[in-house]
Amino acid sequence: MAEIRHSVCALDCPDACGLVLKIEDGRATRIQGTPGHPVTQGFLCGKVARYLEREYSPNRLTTPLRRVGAKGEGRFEPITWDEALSVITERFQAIIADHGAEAILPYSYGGSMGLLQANGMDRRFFHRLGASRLDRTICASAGTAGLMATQGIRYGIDPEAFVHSKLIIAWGANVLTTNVHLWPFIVEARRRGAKFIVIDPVRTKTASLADQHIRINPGSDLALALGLMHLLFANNQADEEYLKAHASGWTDLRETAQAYTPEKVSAWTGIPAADIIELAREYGETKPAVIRLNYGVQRSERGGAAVRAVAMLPVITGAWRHVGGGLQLSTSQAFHFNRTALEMPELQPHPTRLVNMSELGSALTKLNDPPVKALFVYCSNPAAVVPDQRAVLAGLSREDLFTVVVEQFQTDTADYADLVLPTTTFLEHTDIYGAYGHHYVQLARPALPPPGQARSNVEIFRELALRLGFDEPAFTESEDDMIRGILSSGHKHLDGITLERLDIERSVRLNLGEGLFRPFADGGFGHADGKADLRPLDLDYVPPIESRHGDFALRQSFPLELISPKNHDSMNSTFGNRLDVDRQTAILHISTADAGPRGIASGDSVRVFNGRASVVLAAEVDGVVGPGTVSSPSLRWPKKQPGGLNINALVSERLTDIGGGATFYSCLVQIEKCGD
Ligand SMILES: Nc1nc2c(c(=O)[nH]1)N[C@H]1C(S)=C(S)[C@@H](COP(=O)(O)OP(=O)(O)OC[C@H]3O[C@@H](n4cnc5c(=O)[nH]c(N)nc54)[C@H](O)[C@@H]3O)O[C@H]1N2
Ligand SMILES: Nc1nc2c(c(=O)[nH]1)N[C@H]1C(S)=C(S)[C@@H](COP(=O)(O)OP(=O)(O)OC[C@H]3O[C@@H](n4cnc5c(=O)[nH]c(N)nc54)[C@H](O)[C@@H]3O)O[C@H]1N2
Ligand code: SF4
Ligand SMILES: [Mo]
Repeated sequence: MAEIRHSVCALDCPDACGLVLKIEDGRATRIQGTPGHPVTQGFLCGKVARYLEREYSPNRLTTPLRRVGAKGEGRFEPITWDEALSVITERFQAIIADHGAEAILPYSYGGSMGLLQANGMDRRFFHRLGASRLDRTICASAGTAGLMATQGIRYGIDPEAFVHSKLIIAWGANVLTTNVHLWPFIVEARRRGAKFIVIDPVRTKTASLADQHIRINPGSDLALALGLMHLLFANNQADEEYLKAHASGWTDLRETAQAYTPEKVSAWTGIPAADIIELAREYGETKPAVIRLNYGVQRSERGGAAVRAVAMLPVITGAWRHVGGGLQLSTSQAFHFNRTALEMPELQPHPTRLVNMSELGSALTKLNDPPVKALFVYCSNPAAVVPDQRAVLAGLSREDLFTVVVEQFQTDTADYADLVLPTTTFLEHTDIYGAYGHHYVQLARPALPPPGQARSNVEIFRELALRLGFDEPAFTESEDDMIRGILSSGHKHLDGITLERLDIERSVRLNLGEGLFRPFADGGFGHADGKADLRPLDLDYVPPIESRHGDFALRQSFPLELISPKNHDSMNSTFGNRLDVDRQTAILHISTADAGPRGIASGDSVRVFNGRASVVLAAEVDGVVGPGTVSSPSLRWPKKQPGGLNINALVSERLTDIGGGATFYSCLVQIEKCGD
């Protein structure tokens, strides 16, 4: 008899889909999106439609492993959990005795969006241990800082509201690839007459299906936003009533923006002046108008300021007033979970050292007082995803570094571990989920048994805490108690949302009032004065150092801007073990203008290099990028790449202007055809 079980997709994706599994003879035989879920709408993206392949892969890790080969070589032998946990306990105690607990560094990011697995027992454990804390900057921190600077709170409109829009601008947002559940709402809006514009250096799947693709030079969005402001004010399309009531600093901004004439902005962005004028006219005229801003814009040197400026646009036009107007970057803060109850920062013996995860290479090779002597990795694959990969790998190779990796698969990072611990997938453990692209809280109970001896992060950290003698109640709390804590913030958005209710309904909409969420229709921004902050401080456009208008000497040697946006069929490095994904992430898109003079044709091997490294990829000479830009869908497993380095060996450790983020999309390179 077939049985139906429910779950939630835990991948790092704004859509946070509800899932339905069909179970036959104890095995899942089908995975589907939850029908009737207002955002999932019964369908899944291609990668998770194939998730059962991963779930039941013969390559899943099923027992703890101890390294027997050299670091990075990938030779291991099975050991018992008891041995593995004893080794960790002893090594941690010795490191603490010799160097202090801050010599231990946890390292985690987006493997799971589940609050228990990714922000729960792990945080409590490392806080109590007194370990260094990790500043989780690798994905969104510049955009977060930019959005906060303008709005004072990270609210955005509902995906369901997009159907009411008449103009939708996907700005650095590859909707079809990274946010596919927004797509049906865009399709419906267009059926009702909306225009859909994409602003992206790459002709993505989304851009190729848009009414208009505006190709922008990487890292120049701040200039475009300022140029649009200039025109909106000059054409009297600013909503002065809204600005007077709900914004501060806008008269100074109006003055600053005057310098950004269409001609000047055109030179920086590569967008014809006439198109800039037309875009401003349409954005100023059309109501409701919404901007779907995603994180592509903020992975560059001025990315924080760019997000700040883009977030000012719907304030200037008063687009927030209308249903279907405003902006969506992230909806995450609307959940108002009780993070303190979950993470328990008060368990720290003193405020401990904060280490920026985007600078892992430096942390492992340069940091002192104390040096990092133990690295504990879970929910992340730093050997593949972090900038300045050669420094990261040099650090991971250190004989005196004790590395533990909790994984589902034998990643590059796992190859460098002293101990590898097998862990569960989201289908196998309990967790609670918010979202960054919608407003539904969801609960998932284990739908499938873990393979072999795999254990969840929560179980692993609970056991380690016991072994280290931590006797606070924090470490014996059940998963259900942790969830009750998360829901206990007392914020009105969570009123009436209980564990019991989630167990029955599985997905519950936040209490956002009647109808669609209109966060700033009547002002109410997150700053103390309730206003949006439009002061133009530090807002002037300066091109990124690593860009076509950047450092002169650098661009003489390395004249092409490399970006490495998300691959359609993968999730960062998560599906890097798949052959089809491996092929897709081995590609470099090159324009005809750049390929021709170098004698490069599609299918050729090209060497992509700069002062940091050299990587060989397969050329695709097509219209995907414009002259001066090359693009490689990310992210390949480095060990699949000849030379053992992926694209992140080319990326610098330089941080964004605000938020301490990584600058993956500010990277200058040169390319040449490989010799026969
Ligand atoms: N299929 C798939 N889905 C994913 C992921 C994945 O790896 N694969 N990753 C997940 C994660 S971790 C995240 S954070 C989200 C990210 O979701 P997105 O932010 O949508 O993804 P990105 O590909 O980083 O960037 C979006 C677009 O910005 C463009 N871009 C790059 N530089 C610039 C620029 O300077 N200006 C402008 N205007 N555009 C620019 C890129 O070409 C890309 O098309 O996606 C999530 N979903
Ligand atoms: N060049 C370039 N580099 C990038 C990006 C880019 O666009 N270009 N994007 C950046 C961005 S936006 C992000 S978010 C980062 C992502 O970087 P990471 O967060 O490291 O993401 P993944 O590569 O998906 O690796 C997640 C790992 O967690 C494991 N995992 C999954 N679930 C669990 C679990 O429950 N427990 C444990 N212990 N492990 C689990 C998976 O098997 C997988 O190996 O990469 C960044 N790096
Ligand atoms: S990755 Fe995103 S779109 Fe795909 S199933 Fe998960 S939440 Fe849904
Ligand atoms: Mo991300």
